[in-house]
Formats: sequence, structure tokens, C-alpha cells
Amino acid sequence: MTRPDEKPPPKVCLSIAGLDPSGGAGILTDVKTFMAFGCYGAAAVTSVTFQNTVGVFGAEHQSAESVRRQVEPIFDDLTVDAVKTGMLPTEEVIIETARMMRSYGVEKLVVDPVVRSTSGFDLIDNAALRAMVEHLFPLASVVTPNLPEAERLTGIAIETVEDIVECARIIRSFGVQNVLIKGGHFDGAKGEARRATDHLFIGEDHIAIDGEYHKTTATHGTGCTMAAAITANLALGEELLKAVEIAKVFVNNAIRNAPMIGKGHSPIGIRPISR
Ligand code: PXL
Repeated sequence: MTRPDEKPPPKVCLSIAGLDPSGGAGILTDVKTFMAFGCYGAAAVTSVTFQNTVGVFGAEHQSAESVRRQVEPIFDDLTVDAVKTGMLPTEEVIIETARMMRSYGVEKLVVDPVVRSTSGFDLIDNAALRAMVEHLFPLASVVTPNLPEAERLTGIAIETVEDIVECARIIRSFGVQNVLIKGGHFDGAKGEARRATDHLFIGEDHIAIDGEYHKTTATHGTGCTMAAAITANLALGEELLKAVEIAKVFVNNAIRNAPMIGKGHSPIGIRPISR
């Protein structure tokens, strides 16, 4: 079939993550973000969560077979340019996801090691976290922990930038090529204006990416949006550093444009970017 507008087909991004039916995080946010960058978004559900802006009230995890039966037809049919993983709730789902990434030869893979919701609900168990480190991290183009996730992965209590560097060293020792430790939760030095600086470790290089800190409750879905925006930009052919920089500006704008809906942490405002 020829395309009516004769434009080249869009880049295809796939999210393998949880469903937040209220649309603040997870696959709905990922697909909105893929679309904002002009990519085509596909998604496989790993867990149906029950939540709104106030909190997470529970979750029904999918089996590894369910995830496989969602993902296989997508790869059999579409050319997938990049994949993002988010909430992978169990060891079996992680092992199956890693197996599929290897078998389909996925080269652009963003792994967001989602551990806990903003409201404090544990989204994966310890065995799953160990499996993610062992099976999925070595396949990732980049792993994108926030500070609590970096602490949980390494056992380090982060208080200084040196602690962040040490976390990155440990995470890389798990066989990860590139790590982005997101600094939105970092208080910084006392007396200094608070910034949201992210730390990207590419090979041996450490690049600090400065950003504005917003004092706001509208932070639900920032992590998903950041990882999805990186995924879209990798799919579009950007280098990792450029993809992270573009994603950072995108999330910043989305926080500024938050719709401020709901009684808890408002979702952020994901809007198409103008090219
Ligand atoms: O932001 C972490 C996250 C990721 N994925 C799903 C979630 C959450 C937080 O609530 O529900 C599905």
C-alpha cells in the first residue's frame, strides 16, 4: 500500500510497561510522548494497575506468556525502531522481555527501572529487580534510574554528586553501557538555588545536564515521559546525549504545562513539539 501523503513511514516505538488507567504514567503516557515526537506508538501491558492522581490502590500483573503474546505479533508485523521498558513487575516477565529483546535484535532499548510509585506503592519485588539487573541491563542502550531507584539498585544513600558518580560506577559494573541518573529528587548544597540536574554517564564520560527545578506537585509520570522521549529521539536517529537533552527540555515544558487535574499529583502536560 502506498501512503496517501507520500511521506516516509513514521518511526515505530514500542513501550512494554504498566497501564495507569488514569493516564498519568505507564503506557498511556509513553504512547502520548511517542506521538508528541511524531513517532508511531505501540504498547504491551505488563500489569494493570488501579490508580489515580492520589495513589496506587493495587495491580494485577500479566503473565510472561501474556506479555509474549502481545509483543510477538507486533515484531512479526511492524519494524520496531526503538523499545522502552517501564514497570516489569515479576522475574518471569523480565526474563521473557529480555529473551524477546535478544531474539528480535533490539538495538535501541531504554530501560526505566521503575521500582515504586510517587505515592510509595512497590511496583516490583526484589527478585524482579535482581532479574532486571542480570537479564535486561546488559541489553540496554541506557538505563534511567531516579535517585531513589539508584539508591535501591546500589545500596548507596545519595547525599552528594560524588555519591551519584559512585552509583553510576556500580550500575555500570552490572554490565550497563550508559546510565542516566535523574536528579529531580536531589536537594543539592544548602543555600544554593535548587536545580534538577541529571547525570549522564556515557562510557567513561560524566555529563551533567542542568535543568530548572519546579516546586510543584505535578510530577506524576515525569520518569515515564523522560524515558519515552529518549526512546522516541533514539528512534528518530539522535545520538544518546542529544536524545537526553531534547527529552529533558520536553519534560521541563510538560511540567510547566501540567493540566493540574485530580486531587493528588497532577499528570504533566504532554504536548506535540513543533518542528
Ligand atoms: O512512574 C512510575 C510508574 C510507572 N509505571 C506505572 C505506574 C507508575 C507509577 O505510578 O503506575 C504503570
